[in-house]
Amino acid sequence: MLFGMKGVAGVGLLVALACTAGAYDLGQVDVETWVGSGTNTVLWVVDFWPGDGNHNSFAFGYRFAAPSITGMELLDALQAADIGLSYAAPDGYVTDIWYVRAGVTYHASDNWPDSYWSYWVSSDDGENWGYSDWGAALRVLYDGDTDGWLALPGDDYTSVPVTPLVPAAIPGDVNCDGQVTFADIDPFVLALGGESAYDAVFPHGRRLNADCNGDGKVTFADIDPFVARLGQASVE
Ligand SMILES: [Ca+2]
Ligand SMILES: [Ca+2]
Repeated sequence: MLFGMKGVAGVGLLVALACTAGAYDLGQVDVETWVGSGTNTVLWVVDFWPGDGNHNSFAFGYRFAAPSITGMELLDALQAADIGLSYAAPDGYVTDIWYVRAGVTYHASDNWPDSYWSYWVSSDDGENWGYSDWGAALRVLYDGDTDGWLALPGDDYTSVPVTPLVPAAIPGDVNCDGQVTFADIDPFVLALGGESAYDAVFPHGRRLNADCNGDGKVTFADIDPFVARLGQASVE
């Protein structure tokens, strides 16, 4: 049995729910890093925790010269690029994926039936996903295709991989959820502590959103303007 057929009962529903609103282009995807060389490009998205927004999903770009590659060759190429990614696939089925980034280790293991690494495909840069009909060794990617891996609980028939997007520039929205609320207070304090501390907690954040006086830096001088924006937001 090919990996990816375990959740076959939910396939139709999963595909039906795989559509999201609002088109974006590749430039808006928050790509961790590009590796490889060549004029053909594919995107690879890994989502370690369904339902948790963008904070545990990551996108990677791969360039290649061959006409096509398989999903397993893509995994091998990313692992070989020494960018903190690794995976295990005993018997050809992906059971573990790790990503070490900014001192944080992201990891989910296959623990069927509680969870398993589900395999997804996309032809629009990870905006809309379909459950892969093929195992990674037989899936063929061409220029412009996207592969996705999602740690999916066995009873979850609705989640799809979340493709991380570059956050909007909104002064005061330090947790980058699109609005300025009290939930931004702790992230603001974190941002004051420096880029590395902030980046470890918000890998898809925009620390400069803590720059509330518009001088291009995040300093104590942003505290009063930040509080003022919070006050505006709370009465709106
Ligand atoms: Ca916010
Ligand atoms: Ca500032």
